[in-house]
Amino acid sequence: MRKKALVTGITGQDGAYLAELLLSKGYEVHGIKRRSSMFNTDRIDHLYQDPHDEDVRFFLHYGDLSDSTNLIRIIQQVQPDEIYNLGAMSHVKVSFDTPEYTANADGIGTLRLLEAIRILGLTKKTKIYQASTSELYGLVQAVPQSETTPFYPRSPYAVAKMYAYWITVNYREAYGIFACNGILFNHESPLRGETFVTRKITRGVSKIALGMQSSLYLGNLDAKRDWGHAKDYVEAMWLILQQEVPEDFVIATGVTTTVRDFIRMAFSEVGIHIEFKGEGIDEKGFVISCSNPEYQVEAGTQVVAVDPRYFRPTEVELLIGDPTKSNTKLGWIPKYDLPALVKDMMTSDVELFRKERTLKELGYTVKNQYE
Ligand code: NDP
Ligand code: GDR
Repeated sequence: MRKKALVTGITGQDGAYLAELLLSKGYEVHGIKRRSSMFNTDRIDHLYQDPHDEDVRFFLHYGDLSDSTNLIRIIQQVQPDEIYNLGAMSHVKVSFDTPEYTANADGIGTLRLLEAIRILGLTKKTKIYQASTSELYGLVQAVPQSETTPFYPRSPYAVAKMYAYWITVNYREAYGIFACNGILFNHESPLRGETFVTRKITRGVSKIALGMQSSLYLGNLDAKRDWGHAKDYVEAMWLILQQEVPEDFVIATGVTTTVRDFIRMAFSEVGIHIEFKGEGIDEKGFVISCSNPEYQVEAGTQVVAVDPRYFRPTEVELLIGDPTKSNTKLGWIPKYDLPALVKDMMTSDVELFRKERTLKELGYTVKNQYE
């Protein structure tokens, strides 16, 4: 019998990579997607299988983490061996604008899935992975952050995820459900949402190099993050559910870098070297040299500026994970380091904007950028 997995958030960055991974392992994969007024399946279109074909292994169901009856019906129908709860309003800054919705989807949404498992009598059959986050650590208590570091959430998103973390632990202890938290540090990829800082940078730098944008406006350049590649991190999710005993794991690289240095690395991928001058909201980035003849960016041009609109009411300044437990118990070792990640994202975005530039020249309207 092939294993069945149900993935919430399948249309997101991690959902797409995880679905690919599970299909490659022979799983039947069911995903929950939200109804949208436009197609929202770009990241998984290559996995689509015509339901009329034989031996279909990829299915999508309409649903939402705010709708219990919908979740119960889907779980009853699918009878999954594994559930990966990746669905969430995942943008920290946006959670300050939509705190109640974030609590409902990210916090209570997790409870709804756990309750569905219990109500349907699947506590011995269905394992569940909860997408927990390094945002739980928030205001620095100790570094590097491990499974035993105390939490201090700093946003409505992180507070909602804190509820989800503990309700997952509680259902494991109270009902014996194989329920685990993966406390994942930031992970990025060419599929990363356009408004997260790494993708905003790789898109902006690509457009500046190609002469399609003059400057990149960002918020806190001092923030430090432990960035890995999403492809590596979905492997860890799967490994967590293959253990003998359900446990929680930190997934991280153990290396931290400032937003400022990420910007420098992205520019140098296209042969542009920059320097920062000034402090705080007056800090700016200028081109020192451009060694790639394809890109006509002159020395002295200002290409980065700070815009306080991207500051958060409360910020998480420093994240650096301790992956010792996942390295040793799961045998999880990431294949990508930060330079390889930046290269992958830059290669993909330069290619994307080359195509977009051609379309623009042919008179097509390209998408607006809301960042
Ligand atoms: P994305 O924002 O790319 O994807 C989020 C997914 O959740 C999308 O498929 C989205 O659907 C779906 N979703 C949003 N709201 C609902 C809802 N109410 N009901 C059902 N589905 C919903 O996030 P990532 O792929 O980057 O992250 C996956 C998970 O991991 C998230 O829970 C995130 O909080 C968590 N996480 C992410 C980390 C990272 O660095 N990427 C680190 C640690 C944790 P739609 O496409 O329709 O918007
Ligand atoms: P984060 O990711 O908040 O860590 O949450 P994000 O990329 O949004 O921010 C990282 C850091 O960069 C700073 N920053 C900016 N951020 C954005 N988005 N836009 C900017 O212009 C900008 N300028 C500076 C931020 O202030 C912050 O310090 C991500 C999400 O994927 C969560 O769902 C996940 O749980 C955590 O990672 C781990």
